[in-house]
Amino acid sequence: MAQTTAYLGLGSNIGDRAGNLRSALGCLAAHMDVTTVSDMYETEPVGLENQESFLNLICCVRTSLTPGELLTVAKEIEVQLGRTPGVRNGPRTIDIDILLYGDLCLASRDLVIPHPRMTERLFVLVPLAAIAPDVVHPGLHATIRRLLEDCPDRHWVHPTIGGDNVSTLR
Ligand code: PH2
Ligand code: MG
Ligand code: MG
Repeated sequence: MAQTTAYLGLGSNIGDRAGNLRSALGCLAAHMDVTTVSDMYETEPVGLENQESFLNLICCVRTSLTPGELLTVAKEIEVQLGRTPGVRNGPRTIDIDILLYGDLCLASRDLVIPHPRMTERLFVLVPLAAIAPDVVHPGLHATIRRLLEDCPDRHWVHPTIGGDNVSTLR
């Protein structure tokens, strides 16, 4: 069956954040081929300030799921790992967002691809540029490397080692 390369953004800022990200990757791998996983990055919360910092990563997958099916799988894994409904941009055990799905541009009621805020967020562009700098955003016709260079976001994003912040090890 035809497969599509997609990029997913994962984030967690409740509980065992690195464990939550690893569990989510394991769950995703039961449904699709997870081909590349970025490092984890400790990141400043965007959109709602008074909450714990996040761990974020990006993974590249090969999938025969449709975008709608991929969204359903992502939402099921979020619930399975203990995510409960909360405020917009607020704390979450695990968040799995579809960033890119091949060259597809799609805007339906419950799913917009490419992710409409990915170009404004260093916590997405830094790990994405680390694994896919030459991938082209199908709506903007710009590489991820270029989108990162042009990104005005100034929230901090720090690489980590095994889920521990590098700066806390120094
Ligand atoms: N996700 C959000 C809102 N703000 N901030 C960081 N640093 N990382 C996230 O994953 C994140 C966020 C909405 O999904
Ligand atoms: Mg999100
Ligand atoms: Mg989400």
